[in-house]
Amino acid sequence: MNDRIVVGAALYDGNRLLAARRSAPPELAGGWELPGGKVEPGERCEDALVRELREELGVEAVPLERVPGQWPLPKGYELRVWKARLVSGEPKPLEDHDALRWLTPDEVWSVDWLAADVPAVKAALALP
Ligand code: DCM
Repeated sequence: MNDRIVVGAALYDGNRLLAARRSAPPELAGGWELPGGKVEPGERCEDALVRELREELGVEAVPLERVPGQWPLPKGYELRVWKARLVSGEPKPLEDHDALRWLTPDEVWSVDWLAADVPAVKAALALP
């Protein structure tokens, strides 16, 4: 069962990592996250990731390896992260975001990541 799982993408362009700034809901607005969202009932996590990146950013991406770990979110949800590769399209903040940034390694900690995303980004950066 993929009940209460949120998937996020560590989407890279070379060594730059994509961060998305949430515009909703009010308590999360302004916080930066790895783009993604809730897995639907019966949906595979990797399929949810592809769907969410299509809906939120207008891009086609392929999930690569899972980033080890899972991180608690409000309301009993859990965040799981995959590295992902951009296949086509230029990411745009189409839904739920009002800004995107491609962060170089020295810029990664210059944005205000949501709480769960801090350890998730650390784990993603620790992968080869
Ligand atoms: N969320 C998060 N970090 C992410 C993706 C999502 O903390 N990288 C949280 C924000 C919401 C919940 O997961 O509380 C569901 O996300 P969404 O509204 O995008 O489906």
